[in-house]
Amino acid sequence: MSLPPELEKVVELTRAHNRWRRLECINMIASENVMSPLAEAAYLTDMMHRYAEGKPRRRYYQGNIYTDEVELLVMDLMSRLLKVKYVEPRPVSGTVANAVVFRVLANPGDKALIAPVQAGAHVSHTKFGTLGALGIEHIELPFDLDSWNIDVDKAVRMIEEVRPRLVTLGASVYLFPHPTKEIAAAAHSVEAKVVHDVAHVLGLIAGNRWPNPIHEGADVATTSTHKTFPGPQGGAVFTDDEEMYKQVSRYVFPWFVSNHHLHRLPATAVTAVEMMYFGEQYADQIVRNSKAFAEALAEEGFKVLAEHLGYTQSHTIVVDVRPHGGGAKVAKMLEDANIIVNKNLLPWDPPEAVRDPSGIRLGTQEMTRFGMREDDFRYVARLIRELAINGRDPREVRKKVVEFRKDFLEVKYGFNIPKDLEESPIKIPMLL
Ligand code: DSN
Repeated sequence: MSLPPELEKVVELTRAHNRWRRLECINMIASENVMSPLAEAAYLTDMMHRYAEGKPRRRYYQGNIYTDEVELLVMDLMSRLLKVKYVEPRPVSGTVANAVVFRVLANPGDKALIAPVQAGAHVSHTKFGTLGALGIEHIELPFDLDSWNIDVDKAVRMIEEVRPRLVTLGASVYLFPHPTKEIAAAAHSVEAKVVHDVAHVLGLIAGNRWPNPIHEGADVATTSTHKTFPGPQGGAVFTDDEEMYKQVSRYVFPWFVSNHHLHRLPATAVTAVEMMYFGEQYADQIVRNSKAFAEALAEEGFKVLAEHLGYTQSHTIVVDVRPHGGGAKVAKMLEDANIIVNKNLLPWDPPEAVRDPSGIRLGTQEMTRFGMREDDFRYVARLIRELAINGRDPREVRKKVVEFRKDFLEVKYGFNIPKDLEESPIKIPMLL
């Protein structure tokens, strides 16, 4: 039986997306990644249909004999991977993880100090997002463009003067580690808590290429599970502080999560194990690729930020593209050639410039997972130059991208589905 036309349309759109993004694009959105075949198979399970409010073995619903065990396994695996005592995996996103922690630590009307928006703070840290929705006042920490980081001396003075309830560190444009130790010492002297959002760099922390803020004095860390940590879309909170963990666990349900999207759990567990096996190798290659890519873009004629600091220590690179028409124009031009990036505010942009900011942000984590190495990123830098500097027709460059991508279709640093499981009668195929 053929499908009704409405369903044909749905299938056609889904297939078109899958083919385009999985087979024909070079994806450089810094907040995305892909799961391994085994993690994808573990994601597409019956658990996606089930409910499990509450904590494992103390649920409000029956039917969770196995999901309870998987959730406990995720908590154990992630604790071991991150070398922390407590992990709460139920927030369904990084933003929900931030919401529960902010609300546990502060009441409406309280003050929070945050990394500046134009220096890359996530929208949920700000008055425009979750923090604002909770009625918590946002005050920006001073930022020093020379060190591309929070100005420690001024920040310490500000913490002592403002005496906030919490200080957030971490960012969505996260090139260099924030000074957790110094900020934590100042915060603790006025009884404030430090929340470090590591969503972008979780995989680098797991691979020992980025400091774990909990080991540097942060009280609690929030994260998503799908950026440099290449798991399913989701969130988590982790800490060494038992009281903090109890508070977060007590309120994540029922305050911000009812059901916590159970199919994330086995896929997160698979990814945690993959990071135990391949995390160091993967994180190391991400950082090498970022540096090689940034250098190559600079050699091709682009103004890559933080040159004097070696451009980046993470998966992220930021380029000032004002000479080439601005962030909106360049991001669209690249999309027309199947190179996917996002336009991004730079530190000197006013917040209103969000629709046409000065920069673009590029992340190396996903294409590294598909096996790209330094020379491959140098080739991509040349393609970007052909487009944005030489004015080459994007349709011409797109042909080269599609051809080039054929060498990078297999996910590395992860596990495949064992042959005997491939025979499963309820395997759900990706529509391609
Ligand atoms: N908005 C995402 C990013 O791109 O960094 C994080 O949620």
